[in-house]
Amino acid sequence: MDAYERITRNAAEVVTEEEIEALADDPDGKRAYVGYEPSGVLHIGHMLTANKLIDLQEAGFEVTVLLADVHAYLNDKGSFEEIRHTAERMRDQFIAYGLDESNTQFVLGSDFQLDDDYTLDLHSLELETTLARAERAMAEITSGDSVKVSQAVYPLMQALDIPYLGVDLAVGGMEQRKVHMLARDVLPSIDREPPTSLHTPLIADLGTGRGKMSSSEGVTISMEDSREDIESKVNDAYCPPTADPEPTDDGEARENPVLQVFEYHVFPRFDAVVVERPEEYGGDLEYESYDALEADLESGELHPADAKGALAEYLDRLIAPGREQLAE
Ligand code: IYR
Repeated sequence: MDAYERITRNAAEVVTEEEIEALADDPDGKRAYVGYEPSGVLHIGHMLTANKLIDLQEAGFEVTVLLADVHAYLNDKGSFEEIRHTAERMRDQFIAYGLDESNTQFVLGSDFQLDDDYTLDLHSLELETTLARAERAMAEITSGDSVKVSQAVYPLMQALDIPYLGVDLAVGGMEQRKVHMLARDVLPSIDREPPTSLHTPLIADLGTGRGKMSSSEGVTISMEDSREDIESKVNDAYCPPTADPEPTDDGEARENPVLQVFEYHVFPRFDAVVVERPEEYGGDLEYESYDALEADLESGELHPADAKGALAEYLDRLIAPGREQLAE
């Protein structure tokens, strides 16, 4: 796999392809980052962007993980003290998950976002941006009905993080895309380059295949889960024998979250996936690519129950190091 392929595999969107191609031509010493509101324990949403960071490290990039304590505070996630404490626990979780410690830089937002220069640049961006635009950028990041001033400041700070961290590539889930588009539009007003970004897909809720999997609602997988927890969540997951399930009766789109987790979490981290089956049901199956597994699920060669058994096994392997780290 060449650098461009590794950088862009499983991405839902890159902005722009030409800019990513230029980075892929000479990735050494280039820096990519993801920012996370500290939550202490990694869950499957963090793991998806972390997989991309691991791809980028393998392609030669250096990586910054921003533990966005000030952002979490602005997004009403608790007292500043609590958030700071939680941020410390997250660092070790990322390393346990598989980020390369020797080339991952962890930065707290509050290490630079309270400096005079940053604050003045932030005020310049505030002058450039309408409230309506800031609100739109936040639509998929915040919940809650009434928009606070803090939530209008939030995306402008996220935009400003990019030049202040000196990164070449901003990575995030698709829910971050409008913030990155805002950043492309406003950063030139303070003589900064429009940033290049890469967005990972959103995975549907494991239980229903609807909407997106989130830590606040529905079923999610986290580093706190025991093997039994994982088995029972995966066992109850929505898994029709197709990658394109019919929409619900009320017209809502559905995905197959079991296949999505195989595609975005398991295959990127393992060379092959073995589905164990008793001899009388045809014996073990081995897949070297996601597409082969999907094809067998669709043809009926692979039963959803066997796919789920394998998914629980591989998810457990991904989570075990983080779970052990939490127990320390
Ligand atoms: N908005 C992110 C957190 C975040 C991301 C980046 I990239 C920043 O520079 C700052 C904050 C979230 O929703 O978790």
